[in-house]
Parts: sequence; structure tokens; C-alpha cells
Amino acid sequence: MTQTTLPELSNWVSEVASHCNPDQIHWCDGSDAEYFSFIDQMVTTGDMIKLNDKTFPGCYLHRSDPQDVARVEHLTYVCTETELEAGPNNNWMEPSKAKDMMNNFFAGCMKGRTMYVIPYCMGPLGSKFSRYGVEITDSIYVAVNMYLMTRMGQSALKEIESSGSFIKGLHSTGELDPERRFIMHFPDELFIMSYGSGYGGNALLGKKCHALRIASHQARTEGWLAEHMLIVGIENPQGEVHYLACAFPSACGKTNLAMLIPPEEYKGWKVWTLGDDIAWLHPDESGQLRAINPEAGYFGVVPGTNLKTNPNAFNTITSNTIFTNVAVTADNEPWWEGKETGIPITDWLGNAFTGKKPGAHPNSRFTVSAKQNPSYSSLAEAPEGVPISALVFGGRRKELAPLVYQAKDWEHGVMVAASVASETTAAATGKIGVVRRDPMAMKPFCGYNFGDYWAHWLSFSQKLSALPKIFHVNWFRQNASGEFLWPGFGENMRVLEWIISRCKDGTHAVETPIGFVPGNNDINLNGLNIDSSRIDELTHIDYKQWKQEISEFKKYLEEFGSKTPERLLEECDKVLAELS
Ligand code: GTP
Ligand code: SPV
Ligand code: MN
Repeated sequence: MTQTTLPELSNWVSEVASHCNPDQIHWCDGSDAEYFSFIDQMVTTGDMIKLNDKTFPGCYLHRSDPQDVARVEHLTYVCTETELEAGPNNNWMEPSKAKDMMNNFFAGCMKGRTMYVIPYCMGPLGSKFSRYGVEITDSIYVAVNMYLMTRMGQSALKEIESSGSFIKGLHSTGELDPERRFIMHFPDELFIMSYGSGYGGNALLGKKCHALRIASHQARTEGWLAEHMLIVGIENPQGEVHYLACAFPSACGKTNLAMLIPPEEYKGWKVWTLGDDIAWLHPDESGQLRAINPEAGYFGVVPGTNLKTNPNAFNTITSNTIFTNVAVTADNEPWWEGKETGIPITDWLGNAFTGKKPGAHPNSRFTVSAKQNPSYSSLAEAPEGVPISALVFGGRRKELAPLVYQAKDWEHGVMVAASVASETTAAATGKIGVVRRDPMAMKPFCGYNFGDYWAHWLSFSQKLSALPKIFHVNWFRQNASGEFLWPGFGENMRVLEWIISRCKDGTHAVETPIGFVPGNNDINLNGLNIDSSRIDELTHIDYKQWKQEISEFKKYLEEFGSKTPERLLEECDKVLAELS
């Protein structure tokens, strides 16, 4: 058993053990041998099902409790001293009340179970931007997922011992009772308590809880940004690489864009993946914004992944992958809607597949090491991160939002980012397809008052010497019969090319009240069976609808009272005046 020389850590582990009363304590060393012994144990208990070893070597299926398949935003709290600090964007509970309630849940909850102690590092080991945490959990599924998603075990523990600082995360699956399920954050104490769920974002505490909610809080006081963003490098035929960081809400295309393969017409272009979900952005000494990905793996949406939509992802997940809540074929291969090969016989619940209900859960996920991705960037582990040329925001909107537009300047860009709204998806429990405001795609993840967050974003005009350009995209605009107007996926490269050209030399665009949009010859449509008039339709700005949109957005901003930066309201007024 690994022990630690850090008293703060050993004392905390002892305290938790005496409160939760586990049968055993296992300190994770992060070795491959440990990973495979955990997997073997889960296969024995039925927690994991080994998939076809010839076609999907090293792949396993885990079935969640059917009531525990997505993030639970209504049960997720930020427990700051005052409610105002958490803001109207978060659920809030008084910290001591929240802790009392959680401590009650945790009392004796690990009896008969093993308690796993998981030291982990978010970010490349040894990078000055990386941060450490220790998750204590009674879920072996969490332990194997943390192995793939973070740098965990002995190497992280060494860093924690030499730096002396780490975030504490306490997790138990409890009884998986939705009535006894809460995800609590205590940013002032760098502490997370999560009880009653075994699902990804609720249970893998390094991800949304640490790397976004707690980290955003730290980033605010320390002058950086923790964002729900992919990081991607676009290499042109001349060998120049431009790095973009893009924020889209959950299940709105980050993993797909991060792993994009350019269309055939783009000879000599390459796309490199650095991250698919979270970016930590720091200004460097010269005032350039740089990004690192705190994660080491992908916890990605399975449905819709195939050799046409996302060949890199498809090839990445044919080995050494944990599938959660997918269907299975007669050949014991994983199956999901949109896979396009194979016939399911068993659905995600383990029942016979009838075709009446989805085979895979719409929020079924793959967990896989980022190193398996054929487009994994050679700079993905660079301790100093990569320089960011553009920040791209987007949402899933049937109407209104054009394919792409560019903000006029930084302040307008912050307003555009704050105005992101998107149809809800299966990534969180609740209604699907309802448009809701999701500023910077951070509605579920910002660990403090959005008003302060927007002010923090605005302050970067002072912190950076070269400000990244800000864009908004929408891959999901539909026609009257509900078909997507834009082919999306690899073809999004065409929009990225326009974005990069705008950053470099300001290639042609049309100015509108909401920002710059491409003219109908500005997006390369070679090889696409699409008429240039489609670009007109995709970039059409309906003034009446937009006036209503911005007025509603302004009302939303005003909900944050005195916290709302005046500057954002002024930006709304400017756009409204131009729309009149
Ligand atoms: P999280 O992991 O929840 O943060 O999601 P994400 O933002 O990484 O989304 P992801 O790339 O996994 O895509 C979610 C769903 O949207 C999948 O079913 C994709 O097939 C679909 N999708 C992604 N990109 C596009 C696109 O360009 N066009 C269309 N029509 N669908 C897309
Ligand atoms: C998301 O919902 O944005 C995800 C999956 O990336 S989870 O880890 O559950 O947050
Ligand atoms: Mn996400």
C-alpha cells in the first residue's frame, strides 16, 4: 500500500476512512498492472463486460444504473460564504449546512466497500500551469476512468508531496438514490463532495468539478481562465499552425471539431487535437494567450460517431476503450445509433433490442486515452501550452444564429460569448431541445457569479497584448423541414479556414449589426454539393428576430443586478441601435 509523506493528505485520508468506514483502503499507484487488475475485478463482479477481443481489443462495456446516466445540474451546488458570490447562475447552499447534510450521507457509506485514494494531476506533469487533486472514492469504475482521463497515481502523488497543495474531492456512489444525490463545491476550501451518482461529470471529480468549477474560481483571483473549450491546431499546406480554443455547450460538437479530418479538397491541411472539453488559458509574459488541456483522455458522446462523421474518434475507440451505456451486437461488439454497421441484440439496459427504444443511451460515452487519437498533437503535453489565435463560441440553434460571425472587437466579443444560447441535450438530466442561455458554454460549470465572470473576461483586454479574435458558429441551423442546412463535421474545416484567414489578413467579410459574416463567395465550397446561395441562407441576419434576441439577452444580463458589467449592456445597446 502506498503511503504519503504529506501530513495534510494522510490526516485527511484517515479522517475520511474513520467517517466512511470502508473495509479496505487502496492507494492508487496509476500503473497499467493496477488498471488491468481493477478491470479484471469488475469483469468478475459483472460491472464490466468484455467486448469482442478481435475487433475491439481491450474494450469493455459498463452499464450505469438507469437513473444515473447524465449530469444533474439541479443537484449541483456552489457553496460560497454568500449567495451573491455563487450568483443566480448556480444553486447555492450555506457551506456548513451543505457539509452537515453531506457528512450525514457519507457516515458509514463505505462499509463493505474499498476506498480508493486517487492522487491526480490536471495538466502535463511538471507544467507550472498544472494543478493537483486527490479524489477519494468507493467506485472502482471511477478509478479506472480517472486512470484514462488524468495523470494519476505515484507520479502525481510525488508532485503533490513536493508542492504541498491539492484539491480534495470526496465521492461515494452511495445508494444511487436520486433523492440522496448532491454534487457540492466549496471553492474557499478547495473541497468537493459528491454523493449518490457514479456518472462521469458527477463522479470523475477532476473533470467538471475541479477543472472547471473550482478552477474557474482560482483563475479569477489569479488572472487566468478555466473554460469549457476544445483546443485544436490547424496546419496549412505551408506548415503554419493556428491554434483555436472553442466553447460549445455539452453535446454540441467539441470532440468532433477537435478531431476533425479536413475534406478531400484540403490537400496539405492537417488538424491536430490538443483537447476536446476543457482549456486552461493563461496570458504569458509577452501578453500572448496560451492554452493547456488539463485532461489526458476523452469522455466523449458515442452516438453519431462513425467513419464519415468522425473517423479519428471512430478509430480511437476500437481499442482500449471503456464504453458506458451502449448496446451490444450478436458478435459482442459495441453498438450505437449512427454507428452504421452491425445489428444490436441487447440495448444499453441489457434488455433485448426491439428497435422501439434507442439501443444506446443518447448520452452514452466512451472513455479513452488521448494518446490513441491519430491526430494527437505533438504539443498536447507542452508545459507552456500553445498560443491561441481565435476563440470560437457556438450553440445548437435551429434558427437565428448564422453559420459563423466575427465579433467587432474584444468587448463586443465578450458580449457575443456571453450571449451563447443553445438547445439542451442529453448530457444533463431534464428536458431536451429547449433553448436556454449558456454564456461561454459555462452555465453548468462556472464556479462563481456570472457577473464577476464577465468582468473577468473583459479585463483580458488589459492583460493581453495581442487579443485573440472572437467568433460565433452554429453548425445546427435547420430548414423548414428540419434538415440541417450545413453538412457539418469535416466540412466545418471550410468555416475554420475563413476564421483563420480573418485572423491573419482580414480576408473578405460583410459587416452587419451583429458582426462580420462571410459573403457568399467567402467560404470555399469546392467539392461540396451546395449552392453559394445556401451561404446566403446560412448567414442571413433577420433584423426583427435579432432585435428580440438582443433585447431578451439584455434582460438576462440585468438579472445579475449590480454584478452585470455596464460595458456589456452598452454593447447590447450599440447592436440594438444598429438593428433599428
Ligand atoms: P460534451 O462531451 O458533452 O461536452 O460534448 P461535445 O461538445 O464534445 O459534443 P460532440 O462532439 O460529442 O458532439 C455531440 C453530438 O453532436 C454528436 O452526436 C455528434 O454527432 C453531433 N455533432 C457534432 N458536430 C456536428 C456537426 O458539425 N453537425 C451536426 N449536425 N452534428 C454534429
Ligand atoms: C459534458 O456534459 O459537458 C461532458 C460530459 O463533457 S461530463 O463529464 O459528464 O460533464
Ligand atoms: Mn463537456
